[in-house]
Amino acid sequence: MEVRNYLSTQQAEQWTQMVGEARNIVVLGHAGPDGDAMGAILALTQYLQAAGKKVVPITPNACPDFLRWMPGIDQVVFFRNKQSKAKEALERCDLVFCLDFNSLQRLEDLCPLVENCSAPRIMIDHHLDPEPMAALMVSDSNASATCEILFCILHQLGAYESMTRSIASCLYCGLMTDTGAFAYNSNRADLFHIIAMLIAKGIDKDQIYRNVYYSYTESRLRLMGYLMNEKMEYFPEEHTALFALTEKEMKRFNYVRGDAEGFVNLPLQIKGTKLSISLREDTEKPVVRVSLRSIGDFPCNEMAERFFNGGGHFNAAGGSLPKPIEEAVVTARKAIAACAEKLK
Ligand SMILES: [Mn+2]
Repeated sequence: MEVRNYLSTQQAEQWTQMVGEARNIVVLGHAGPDGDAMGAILALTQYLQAAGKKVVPITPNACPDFLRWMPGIDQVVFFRNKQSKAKEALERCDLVFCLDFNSLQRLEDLCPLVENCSAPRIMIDHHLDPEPMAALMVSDSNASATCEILFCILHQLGAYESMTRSIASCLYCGLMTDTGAFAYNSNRADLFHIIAMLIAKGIDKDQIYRNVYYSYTESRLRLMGYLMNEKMEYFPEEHTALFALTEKEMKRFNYVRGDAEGFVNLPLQIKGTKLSISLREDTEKPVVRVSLRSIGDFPCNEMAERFFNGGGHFNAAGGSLPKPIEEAVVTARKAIAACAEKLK
């Protein structure tokens, strides 16, 4: 089985030239960085550093605690905590990588700084409908993760032989987390060929699984139980679940960033469920964060665009509502009613 060549001959030349000429490189991921964004950022950072580049990896805000084990994580500049450091790096850099996002808006507070940065950009991503935001764009919405595309690019550039265990671990983490530990969006033999090649680099996939998924605090598990038992509304006709998490409840359960990660998937375990919607008060801004997950033929991205100022993938999307959470719940109920035909 062959590893796919993502870059055309012309793109490969463009990559070589752009990276070759660059000395100071910024590597960016989206706000609320997940395992795939962090995996891609850290893998590419280490690859470029080994090639002698000065690299500053930046994300708009911090990653969840369950990703803190990732090799190289201490180098990442979280813009919200270290604004001047991020600003400085963007002013000095001569190349910017945009990883795992399809629009500069996904950088949130960091967006204006990046828009004003004159350095050329290279984008690698797997979200639908990418904006034309980079001189070189490698976008494939059929890929399971940005880390998959990045693996193929590094392989194409001849960097597999010398790939370190640490880079392989970062890439594996991205593949694992973006597919729910290979539970969805991962039914392809070539993906498992890549996984085999990563395991051949000496990664400990079982340890990576435990690092990410067996890392709950007691409070997080109790919050999960509370949400499912006391907060979840279930609409049997529409095969849909909805729950909302308030800041007050987060305080009660000693919430730390990332604690609600993945909760939206839980109701999908109810037999026959087609859609799950989670609402969560943002702890930093006066908005409600919306996550949508579906199984089968319900388009989450369409619902996110139409009702929640967002977008995303077919079976996984998100958005936000600038209103109190009680009103956001009303909006979500309306969205469910409006899509009732498709959900029945
Ligand atoms: Mn991703």
